[in-house]
Amino acid sequence: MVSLKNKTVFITGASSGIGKACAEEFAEKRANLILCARRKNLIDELAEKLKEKTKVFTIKLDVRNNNEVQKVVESLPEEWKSIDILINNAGLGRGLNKLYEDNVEGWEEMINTNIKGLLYVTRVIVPGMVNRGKGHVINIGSIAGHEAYPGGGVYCATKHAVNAITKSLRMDVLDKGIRVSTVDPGMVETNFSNVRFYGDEERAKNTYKGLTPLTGKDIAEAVVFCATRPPHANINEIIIMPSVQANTFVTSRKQQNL
Ligand code: NDP
Ligand code: 8X3
Repeated sequence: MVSLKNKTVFITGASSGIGKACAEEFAEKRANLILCARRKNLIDELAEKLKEKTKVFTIKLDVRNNNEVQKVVESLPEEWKSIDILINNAGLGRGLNKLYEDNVEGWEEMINTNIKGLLYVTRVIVPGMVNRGKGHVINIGSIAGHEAYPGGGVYCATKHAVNAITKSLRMDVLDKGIRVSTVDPGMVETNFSNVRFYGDEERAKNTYKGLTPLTGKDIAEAVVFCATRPPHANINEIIIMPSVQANTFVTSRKQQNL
């Protein structure tokens, strides 16, 4: 296992769920953290907690805004400029409606965040990795990048796009000392369903009813696994689901003590 001590890790969407759990797991490994999200108060609170373990720098960032992305990355203080690991995690789903009845604003949000935001951040951070001849990009995809389900047309399309971008980028940087991985979860209980259902907490809770979902920590541990392989080994893809989920359709809702 390769040490993460003093490596610089840039995490998007670190204010909640999987991104927050990644911050916590990488802090345990003494990596230095750049945490980004729109809700700066939440990442500042997290930073306060993690500062006992490691150095943390927080940035208010909306990944949908390319100018903002460029500005914040280019104006990083000198000691934070050499990013070793980029975790492209910021993302969301909106609704589960039939495509022909769905609202276009939700599509724009998903496409602008999950695809364009990931691209903007990648475009501005990877050149530094190329110049230094080392780096690791770890994308948070989804099983929705491998399957499609009713009412998920646009969300699934964005995660299929992440899958394609991951594969293509891996080829683009193959001779540059840079690794590219994707961690693709099934059901993880985070704020994701709350956001997807526009704050309908009952509906969000029902998503996980009768089963034990994954936690943000489960995903963060998989991300750390990718990041700690020796330099000659790359984890291309990890697909991880609750033990009672077979795919986006088939789950066993009988509670089990696993
Ligand atoms: P959460 O809602 O808990 O977290 C989403 C994070 O993304 C928040 O920190 C949020 O921060 C950030 N974010 C959203 N939009 C933007 C934006 N425009 N700019 C910057 N940050 C943004 O959900 P999860 O932790 O579950 O989601 C994280 C990733 O995991 C997403 O890409 C999601 O698609 C993926 N995923 C989730 C699964 C699940 O079942 N939960 C399964 C498979 C994949 P803020 O609002 O403060 O900006
Ligand atoms: C989130 C998991 O199955 O709702 O990416 O698409 S799913």
